[in-house]
Amino acid sequence: MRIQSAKFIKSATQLPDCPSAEFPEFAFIGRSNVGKSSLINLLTNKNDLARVSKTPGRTREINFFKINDQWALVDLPGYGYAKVSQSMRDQFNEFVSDYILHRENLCGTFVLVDSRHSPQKLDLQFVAWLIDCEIPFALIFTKTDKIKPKVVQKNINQFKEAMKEFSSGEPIVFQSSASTREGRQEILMFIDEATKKL
Ligand SMILES: Nc1nc2c(ncn2[C@@H]2O[C@H](COP(=O)(O)OP(=O)(O)OP(=O)(O)O)[C@@H](O)[C@H]2O)c(=O)[nH]1
Ligand SMILES: [Mg+2]
Repeated sequence: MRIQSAKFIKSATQLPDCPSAEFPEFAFIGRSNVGKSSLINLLTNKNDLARVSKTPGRTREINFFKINDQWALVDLPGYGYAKVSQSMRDQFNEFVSDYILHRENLCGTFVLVDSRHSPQKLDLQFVAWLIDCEIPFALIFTKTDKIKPKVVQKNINQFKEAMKEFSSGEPIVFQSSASTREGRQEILMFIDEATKKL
C-alpha cells in the first residue's frame, strides 16, 4: 500500500470527543516508551507526525491521524507508566478501555511489546483482557534493531508460550524497527487486507 497522505485530525481525552466514526480505524497500544508513536511515523513515512519522546508517558490523549483520506491510525496513551498519579492512571485506563470496547469503527488493534524483554506481566494482562472481551488484535514486537534476532525470537516464543495460560489460538505477530524499517510493509499489508474485508 502506498501512503499518499497522512494528517493529524485531533486529540481526544474522552469518547464523545473522538472524531466521527466514518473511517476504519487501527489503534496502537502498549507500554509507555514501547515505540507506538515511532511506529506510526514509520508507517506513514513522516518523522514528526506522532510525537516521539525520550520521556515515557508523553502521549496522554488519544491522537487520530487520517491516512490517504480513507482510514485512520490511532495513537493510544501508553499503559504502565508509574510516574502519573493513580487517579490519572484510572482516567487513562477508563478512556482507553472505553475506546477499545465501544469505538464502532475500530477495525484492528495492535499491541506493541518491547522485543528486548522476556514476557512482562502488564503486557500479558492487557492481552488477556482483550481476549476476554473478544477484541481481535495483533502483536508487534518493537525495537528489534536493539538486540540480536535470536533473542527477539526467544522473547516472542516465550510470550506466545505464556499466552497459552489463557488462550488457545495463535496470535498474529509482527516485528518492527523504526531504525531498520523492519515490519513496515507487512503491517501496512495487513491493514490493507483488513480494510478490504469490510
Ligand atoms: N532503536 C530504536 N529506538 C526506538 C524504536 N522505536 C522507538 N524508539 C525510541 O524509543 C523511545 C520511545 O519511543 P516513542 O515512539 O515515543 O514511544 P511511545 O510508545 O509512543 O511512548 P509514549 O507515548 O510515552 O507511551 C524514543 O526515544 C524512540 O526514539 C525502534 O524501533 N528502535
Ligand atoms: Mg507516544
